[in-house]
Formats: sequence, structure tokens, C-alpha cells
Amino acid sequence: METSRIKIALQSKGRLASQSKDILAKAGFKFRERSNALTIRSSNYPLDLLLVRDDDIPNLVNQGIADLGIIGANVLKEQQLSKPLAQIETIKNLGFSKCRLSLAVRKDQNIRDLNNTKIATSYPAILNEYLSDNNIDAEIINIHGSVELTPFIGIADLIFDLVSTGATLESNNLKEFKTVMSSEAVLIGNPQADESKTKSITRLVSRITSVIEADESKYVMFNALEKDASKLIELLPGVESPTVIPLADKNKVAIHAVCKETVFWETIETLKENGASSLLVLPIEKWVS
Ligand code: PRT
Ligand code: ZN
Repeated sequence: METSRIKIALQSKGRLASQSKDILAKAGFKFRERSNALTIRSSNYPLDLLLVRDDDIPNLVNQGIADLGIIGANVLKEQQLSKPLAQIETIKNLGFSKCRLSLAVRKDQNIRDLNNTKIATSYPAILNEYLSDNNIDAEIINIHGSVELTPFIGIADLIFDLVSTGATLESNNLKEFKTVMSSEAVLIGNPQADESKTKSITRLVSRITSVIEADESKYVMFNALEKDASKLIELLPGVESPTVIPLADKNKVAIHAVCKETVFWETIETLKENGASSLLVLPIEKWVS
């Protein structure tokens, strides 16, 4: 690989893998998939994918072996707290692989005070930071895998683990006690990247930004009585300057707007209740601001 090509480290298999590749594909970067390949070359951009275990991504970026990486904020923070990773900057939250790091306890136990408890986790550094920030004196039991079992075999009183839907806690008779950190996939970079690459890195980041903004945004159109227009516009989420178009029926207007926040069903129902008709919500493919 020549040095002016940029390298992005992605998880090869696992929860981040497919969405990391998807976001690059949506941003227009083409790759020919080869099974079991460790590197994949883009056919339309000076970009190579390095496919690795997620835990290796912060180090690869820190050392400049990869210029960019996509990693869960939880793994990044755990590693940043436990070893020096000075050369890493978080460029962008990517909005997928959302989860949270939470303390959980057996359903049949009522714990009010964390002092003098034992907490099992594979995120000891984040837990340690939380305990010391809150002056809690608890023992951290560092464990990899099957954390959920530890309160039932006498190893720990609580667990500190990733939760997404909560189904795993539920099926293990555990209940969430407190959320300590929210996490999602983040794009990270090395600010010391070679100057010959900065232009293509900037373009890549701005294309990814466009994809994220477009994903969150919707084009909303509806008709309404002119007298209701300003009230309805206020109900639209994240709208800057909507277009109001007169209709053949003099009392009516069509309103077209780009909503920069998620348009929930509740919003659509409220618009309807307040006089909007012929509502259309369309996806936006690209957003360049
Ligand atoms: O092999 P490699 O080291 O690359 O992968 P890995 O096994 O370390 O990681 P992987 O693929 O399991 O997770 C990668 C990242 O996905 C995590 O670091 C998080 O940032 C993110 N993520 C999002 C999750 C979850 N959601 C998640 N639900 N990671 C793990 N889980 C697990 C959690 O540990 C628990 O066992 O799913 C279970 C809980 O899920 P619910 O839905 O039942 O609550
Ligand atoms: Zn891992």
C-alpha cells in the first residue's frame, strides 16, 4: 500500500462490522468484498480498510498505522483511561451501535448503597473512574465473559456491563441499577496524519458527515389552511426556513420543510390533529450544508 492512501481500521466481525462498512458504502466508497481478507482496497478512492478486532483499533490509530478507525466509545474510553493514547481524537459520533454501560443487580436484591460491594466487569477503568468520582468504596472484580453469572455464584454483588435492549439482564434475572455511560460507534483519527493524506481524510469525513445528517433528516410536505401555517411550522422538529407555497384554493398553502431531527409518528399525528393534510415524509439521500 502506498503511503498517500488512507487507511481506516474497522472491526472485522462483530456488532460494529457491518454498519461500519455500510456507512462507508453510503458515503460513496466502493469496495470489492473478499471473504477473510484482512485489507480491502477501495476502487474509487485512495482508501484501504484494515479489518481487525475492535480492541486493536485505538492502538492502530494511535501509532499511525491506521489514519482513521471506527470503534465503540466504550472501548475507546476504557483504553484511554488505562493506557496513554495521546494521538487519538474523536472526530464524529456515528449514531449506530448505541448501548450503555450500566450497573445491574439481582432482581431479588435491594441494594441502596454501593459502598463495600463487589462489582464484576470487563470495564474496570470506567468503573473505577465512576467509583472515585462518587467517593464510593467498592471492590472491582475484573472478569472477561459471563459477567451476568457472577452475582449468582458468589463472586460479585453487582455487575457493570453493556446493555442495549435489556433482554440479557432480564433473562439472567438482573435489573438495571444505574446507567454510567452512554455509548455509540465513533470515528477516530490521528491528528498527526501525513500531510499528503489530509485532503482525502477531510473529504472522507465530510462525506460521512453528510450521510449521518441525511439519515437523521427528512423532507416533510403537507397542505394546510394558511391561518394554521405558522402554528404547524412550530411543531416541526429542527426546521430552519420552510417553504410555504400558495395553492389554487386561496385559503390553503403547501408547506415543504427539511426536518433535521427524527420525525416521530407522534409528530405526524400532532400535525394532523392541528390541521395538516396530505402529509408526505421523504428520506433524504445526501445532505451537504
Ligand atoms: O471480536 P471483537 O473483539 O472484535 O469483538 P467483541 O466481541 O469485543 O465486540 P462485539 O462485537 O460484541 O461489540 C462491539 C461493540 O458493539 C461494543 O464495544 C459496543 O460498543 C457495541 N454494542 C452495542 C454492544 C451491544 N450493543 C451489546 N448489546 N456490545 C455488546 N453487547 C452485549 C452486552 O455485552 C451484553 O452481553 O449484548 C448483551 C446485552 O444486549 P441486550 O440487547 O440484551 O441488552
Ligand atoms: Zn473486542
